Amino acid sequence: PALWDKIHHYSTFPQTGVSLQQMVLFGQNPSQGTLLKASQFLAEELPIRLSHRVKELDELPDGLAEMDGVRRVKEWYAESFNDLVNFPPPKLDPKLRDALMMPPSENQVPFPVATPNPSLHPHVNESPGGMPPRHTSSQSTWHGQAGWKGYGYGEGTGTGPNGQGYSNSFGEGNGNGYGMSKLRIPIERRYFSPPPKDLVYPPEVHEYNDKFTRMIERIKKRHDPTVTTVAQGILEWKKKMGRSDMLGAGMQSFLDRFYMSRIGIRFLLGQHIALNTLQPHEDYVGIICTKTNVHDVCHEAIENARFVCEEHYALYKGPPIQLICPKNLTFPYVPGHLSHICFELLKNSLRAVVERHGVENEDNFPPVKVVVVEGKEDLTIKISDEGGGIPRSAMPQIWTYMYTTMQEAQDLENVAQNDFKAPMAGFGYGLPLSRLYARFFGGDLRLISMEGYGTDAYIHLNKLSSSAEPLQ
Ligand code: W6P
Repeated sequence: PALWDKIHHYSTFPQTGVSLQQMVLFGQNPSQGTLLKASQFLAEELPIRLSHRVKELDELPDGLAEMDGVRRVKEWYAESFNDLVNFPPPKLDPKLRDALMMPPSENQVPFPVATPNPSLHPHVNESPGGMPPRHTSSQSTWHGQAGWKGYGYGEGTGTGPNGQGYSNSFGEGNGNGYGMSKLRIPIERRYFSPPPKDLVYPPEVHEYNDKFTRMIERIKKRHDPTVTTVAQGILEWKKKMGRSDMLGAGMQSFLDRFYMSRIGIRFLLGQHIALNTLQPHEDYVGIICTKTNVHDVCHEAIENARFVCEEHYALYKGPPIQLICPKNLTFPYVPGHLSHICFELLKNSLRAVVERHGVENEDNFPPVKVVVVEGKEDLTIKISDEGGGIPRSAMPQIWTYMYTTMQEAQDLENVAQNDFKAPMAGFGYGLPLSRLYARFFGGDLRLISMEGYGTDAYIHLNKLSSSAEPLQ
């Protein structure tokens, strides 16, 4: 129907990745105008991202798309897409709108600025001065007003997913035969630089930001159960197909893409909600802590991992964990992402140590060692255990989503049915998801194992975080 056509249309536009650095520079001391621009960016970017996911979920092979869990998740994506594209744009005074570099709202056209994907619209790029790749957002637009005026508005072509570009003093239609006028300002330039400081905002701006944020909160909540619901769908499919083996490489890369996209979307949602609802804090921009203290995050993850380990194995004391980390080492990051990764890896190490040495040797567990070092580019956290290691042949399985034993599959069903269990065992998604979190801001996660001795996990984090999200 109409919704499906719209989803299809939006899915022909490429997603725009953002970097941590962009988010920090943009969201510092946000004015109502900054928050409005942030809303406008999401109003355009989220439907594009959601439409890509709906299409991918719909095109899953071998009847997987028809599994109940997969269908439900797809419906959530379509529902959120629908909420976003039908959200009424703000009615702004043309002067204010132009100062904010925003499209007019009269014609109910959301914000037609996305660049058509050249591979899907080969004829669109024929005009002179092709659009620079959207992910290479120039940092020069990030430093205050310097890049604001006199920018090269005349380059590139672009139009929105709704097929109605707008023309204003910034650009004009280029008549490339696509049947719509072209907006010449790439999305990054329109939304990622803070507005001029002296603007005065009418009350409608605040009202719009408020309503939009409430919708974003609803959407974020709607998608909370996505990971377990997709996992249920896959489990259901495996039962039907009578398979208990690993998923194929195609499925693996679909899930990597899908969950990476989810991390990105939820980062944008969480950031927006935080900017709009939390009191300003000098070390935070939204959910980004500009001075994330690695020692503190590791220390907390250690306490939590030991606690669940002790609960799970009914130990008086779990294996000791030594932390070697400068106490004052800080960098900009989302603390929640870092603690998630550390907690997950520490649990694996503790489990390996306890199972290798036996609960009866509680007093003689070899310690797990956490070493944090800051280099020029990277900040690396190494977590070493003497848990006996992993055979090299089993390494590929470590990163798969369905490397679950039947017991764990049962646990997964329990988790999905809200039957809470100590999270020690996890359900086979911990490591691949942790690697996605590490990669999200340009880092990585690697495991090196000495079979018969133990495992070293390396969390590499990009200190600068100037690279955009890895989309597609
Ligand atoms: C193991 C297996 C594993 C996975 C991830 C992190 C640490 C460890 N240790 O034995």
